[in-house]
Amino acid sequence: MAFELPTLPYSFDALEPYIDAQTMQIHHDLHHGAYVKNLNAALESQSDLQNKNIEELIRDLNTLPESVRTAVRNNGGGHLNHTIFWTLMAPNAGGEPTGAIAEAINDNFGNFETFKERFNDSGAKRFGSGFVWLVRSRDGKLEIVSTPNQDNPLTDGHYSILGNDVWEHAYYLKYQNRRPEYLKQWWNTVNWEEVNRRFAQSTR
Ligand code: MN3
Repeated sequence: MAFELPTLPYSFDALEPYIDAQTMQIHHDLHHGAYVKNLNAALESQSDLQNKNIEELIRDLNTLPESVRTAVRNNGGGHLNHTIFWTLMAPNAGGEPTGAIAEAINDNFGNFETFKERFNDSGAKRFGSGFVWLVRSRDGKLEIVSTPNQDNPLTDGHYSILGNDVWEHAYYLKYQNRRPEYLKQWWNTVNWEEVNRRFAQSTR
Protein backbone atom coordinates (compact mmCIF):
# COMPACT_ATOMS: atom_id res chain seq x y z
CA MET A 1 0.00 0.00 0.00
CA ALA A 2 1.15 3.50 -0.78
CA PHE A 3 0.84 5.14 2.61
CA GLU A 4 1.60 3.68 6.03
CA LEU A 5 0.88 4.71 9.59
CA PRO A 6 4.24 5.80 11.03
CA THR A 7 5.28 4.29 14.34
CA LEU A 8 4.92 6.69 17.25
CA PRO A 9 8.52 7.69 18.16
CA TYR A 10 7.84 7.17 21.91
CA SER A 11 5.48 5.15 24.10
CA PHE A 12 1.82 6.11 24.56
CA ASP A 13 2.46 7.23 28.13
CA ALA A 14 5.64 9.17 27.34
CA LEU A 15 3.90 12.56 27.31
CA GLU A 16 2.19 12.07 30.67
CA PRO A 17 1.04 14.00 32.62
CA TYR A 18 0.41 16.59 29.86
CA ILE A 19 -1.16 14.18 27.38
CA ASP A 20 -2.55 10.92 28.75
CA ALA A 21 -1.70 7.49 27.37
CA GLN A 22 -5.25 6.60 26.36
CA THR A 23 -5.60 9.78 24.32
CA MET A 24 -2.31 9.07 22.57
CA GLN A 25 -3.28 5.49 21.77
CA ILE A 26 -6.69 6.38 20.35
CA HIS A 27 -5.31 9.41 18.55
CA HIS A 28 -2.43 7.58 16.87
CA ASP A 29 -3.80 4.09 16.27
CA LEU A 30 -7.44 4.89 15.52
CA HIS A 31 -7.66 8.49 14.28
CA HIS A 32 -4.38 8.65 12.35
CA GLY A 33 -4.83 5.01 11.38
CA ALA A 34 -8.21 5.81 9.82
CA TYR A 35 -6.81 8.74 7.81
CA VAL A 36 -4.17 6.44 6.30
CA LYS A 37 -6.69 3.70 5.54
CA ASN A 38 -9.14 6.13 3.94
CA LEU A 39 -6.40 7.86 1.94
CA ASN A 40 -5.25 4.54 0.50
CA ALA A 41 -8.84 3.60 -0.33
CA ALA A 42 -9.40 6.93 -2.10
CA LEU A 43 -6.27 6.48 -4.23
CA GLU A 44 -6.86 2.80 -5.03
CA SER A 45 -7.63 3.48 -8.68
CA GLN A 46 -5.15 6.39 -9.04
CA SER A 47 -1.79 4.72 -9.60
CA ASP A 48 -0.13 7.99 -10.71
CA LEU A 49 -1.09 9.68 -7.45
CA GLN A 50 0.09 6.73 -5.35
CA ASN A 51 3.64 7.51 -6.49
CA LYS A 52 3.59 11.00 -5.05
CA ASN A 53 4.59 11.61 -1.47
CA ILE A 54 2.13 13.07 0.98
CA GLU A 55 3.68 16.58 0.90
CA GLU A 56 3.33 16.67 -2.91
CA LEU A 57 -0.30 15.57 -2.76
CA ILE A 58 -1.22 18.26 -0.22
CA ARG A 59 0.86 21.00 -1.89
CA ASP A 60 -0.76 20.24 -5.27
CA LEU A 61 -4.21 19.57 -3.83
CA ASN A 62 -6.01 22.03 -6.09
CA THR A 63 -4.70 20.33 -9.23
CA LEU A 64 -5.87 16.82 -8.22
CA PRO A 65 -8.88 15.25 -9.97
CA GLU A 66 -12.08 16.49 -8.37
CA SER A 67 -13.18 12.91 -7.74
CA VAL A 68 -10.46 12.43 -5.11
CA ARG A 69 -9.69 16.00 -4.02
CA THR A 70 -11.92 16.12 -0.95
CA ALA A 71 -10.80 12.68 0.24
CA VAL A 72 -7.13 13.67 -0.13
CA ARG A 73 -7.76 17.02 1.54
CA ASN A 74 -9.34 15.37 4.58
CA ASN A 75 -7.48 12.07 4.87
CA GLY A 76 -4.20 12.98 3.20
CA GLY A 77 -4.20 16.19 5.23
CA GLY A 78 -4.93 14.14 8.35
CA HIS A 79 -2.04 11.80 7.53
CA LEU A 80 0.42 14.66 6.92
CA ASN A 81 -0.68 16.74 9.91
CA HIS A 82 -0.39 13.86 12.36
CA THR A 83 2.91 12.62 10.92
CA ILE A 84 4.32 16.08 11.64
CA PHE A 85 2.52 16.45 14.98
CA TRP A 86 3.98 13.28 16.60
CA THR A 87 7.53 14.39 15.86
CA LEU A 88 6.97 17.87 17.31
CA MET A 89 6.50 16.33 20.75
CA ALA A 90 8.85 14.29 22.90
CA PRO A 91 9.22 13.04 26.46
CA ASN A 92 11.29 15.24 28.82
CA ALA A 93 10.92 18.12 26.38
CA GLY A 94 9.33 21.56 26.47
CA GLY A 95 10.84 24.50 28.26
CA GLU A 96 12.43 27.47 26.56
CA PRO A 97 13.16 27.25 22.84
CA THR A 98 16.74 26.47 21.84
CA GLY A 99 18.91 27.13 18.82
CA ALA A 100 18.07 29.28 15.82
CA ILE A 101 14.31 29.16 16.39
CA ALA A 102 14.73 30.82 19.80
CA GLU A 103 16.34 33.82 18.15
CA ALA A 104 13.80 33.89 15.32
CA ILE A 105 10.90 33.87 17.80
CA ASN A 106 12.40 36.83 19.68
CA ASP A 107 13.05 38.72 16.43
CA ASN A 108 9.55 38.17 15.06
CA PHE A 109 7.33 38.14 18.13
CA GLY A 110 9.31 40.07 20.77
CA ASN A 111 9.80 37.19 23.20
CA PHE A 112 8.76 33.59 23.81
CA GLU A 113 5.92 34.49 26.22
CA THR A 114 4.27 36.81 23.69
CA PHE A 115 4.69 34.22 20.95
CA LYS A 116 3.07 31.50 23.09
CA GLU A 117 0.16 33.78 23.98
CA ARG A 118 -0.52 34.58 20.34
CA PHE A 119 -0.18 30.94 19.28
CA ASN A 120 -2.49 29.76 22.08
CA ASP A 121 -4.99 32.51 21.32
CA SER A 122 -5.12 31.46 17.67
CA GLY A 123 -5.61 27.81 18.70
CA ALA A 124 -8.32 28.69 21.19
CA LYS A 125 -10.21 30.76 18.60
CA ARG A 126 -10.22 28.06 15.91
CA PHE A 127 -13.95 27.29 15.79
CA GLY A 128 -14.67 23.56 15.65
CA SER A 129 -11.65 21.49 14.65
CA GLY A 130 -8.28 22.28 13.20
CA PHE A 131 -4.66 23.10 13.87
CA VAL A 132 -2.63 26.12 14.90
CA TRP A 133 0.78 26.58 13.28
CA LEU A 134 3.95 28.59 13.17
CA VAL A 135 4.76 28.73 9.45
CA ARG A 136 7.28 30.15 7.06
CA SER A 137 4.83 31.93 4.80
CA ARG A 138 4.93 31.91 1.01
CA ASP A 139 6.76 35.26 1.12
CA GLY A 140 9.30 34.07 3.66
CA LYS A 141 7.89 35.51 6.88
CA LEU A 142 7.30 33.71 10.17
CA GLU A 143 3.58 33.79 10.92
CA ILE A 144 1.02 32.16 13.20
CA VAL A 145 -1.89 30.72 11.23
CA SER A 146 -4.72 28.36 11.99
CA THR A 147 -6.27 25.91 9.55
CA PRO A 148 -9.70 24.24 9.68
CA ASN A 149 -10.26 20.47 9.81
CA GLN A 150 -7.24 18.61 8.37
CA ASP A 151 -6.03 21.36 6.05
CA ASN A 152 -2.26 21.84 6.02
CA PRO A 153 -0.51 25.18 5.33
CA LEU A 154 1.34 23.62 2.35
CA THR A 155 -1.79 23.97 0.22
CA ASP A 156 -1.47 27.76 0.63
CA GLY A 157 2.27 27.67 -0.03
CA HIS A 158 3.31 27.96 3.63
CA TYR A 159 5.70 25.57 5.39
CA SER A 160 4.83 24.44 8.92
CA ILE A 161 7.59 24.71 11.52
CA LEU A 162 5.52 24.01 14.65
CA GLY A 163 1.88 22.99 15.05
CA ASN A 164 -0.67 21.87 17.58
CA ASP A 165 -3.77 19.75 17.01
CA VAL A 166 -6.85 21.44 18.53
CA TRP A 167 -9.39 18.77 17.55
CA GLU A 168 -11.29 17.61 20.62
CA HIS A 169 -9.89 14.09 20.05
CA ALA A 170 -6.45 15.50 20.97
CA TYR A 171 -7.40 16.55 24.49
CA TYR A 172 -10.99 15.78 25.50
CA LEU A 173 -10.39 12.77 27.81
CA LYS A 174 -8.10 14.79 30.06
CA TYR A 175 -9.11 18.42 29.52
CA GLN A 176 -12.77 18.07 28.44
CA ASN A 177 -13.95 21.50 27.23
CA ARG A 178 -10.85 23.30 28.54
CA ARG A 179 -8.97 23.75 25.26
CA PRO A 180 -7.03 26.79 26.55
CA GLU A 181 -5.61 24.68 29.39
CA TYR A 182 -4.56 21.96 26.93
CA LEU A 183 -2.90 24.60 24.74
CA LYS A 184 -0.98 25.92 27.74
CA GLN A 185 0.16 22.49 29.01
CA TRP A 186 1.09 21.27 25.52
CA TRP A 187 4.23 23.44 25.54
CA ASN A 188 5.68 21.01 28.08
CA THR A 189 5.92 18.44 25.29
CA VAL A 190 7.46 20.54 22.49
CA ASN A 191 10.50 18.96 20.86
CA TRP A 192 12.64 22.02 20.07
CA GLU A 193 15.22 19.91 18.28
CA GLU A 194 12.63 18.91 15.69
CA VAL A 195 11.26 22.47 15.54
CA ASN A 196 14.78 23.65 14.72
CA ARG A 197 15.10 20.98 12.04
CA ARG A 198 11.85 22.13 10.40
CA PHE A 199 12.90 25.77 10.77
CA ALA A 200 16.15 25.06 8.89
CA GLN A 201 14.18 23.08 6.29
CA SER A 202 11.78 26.00 5.78
CA THR A 203 14.50 28.26 4.39
CA ARG A 204 15.42 25.84 1.60
MN1 MN3 B 1 -5.71 14.72 15.62
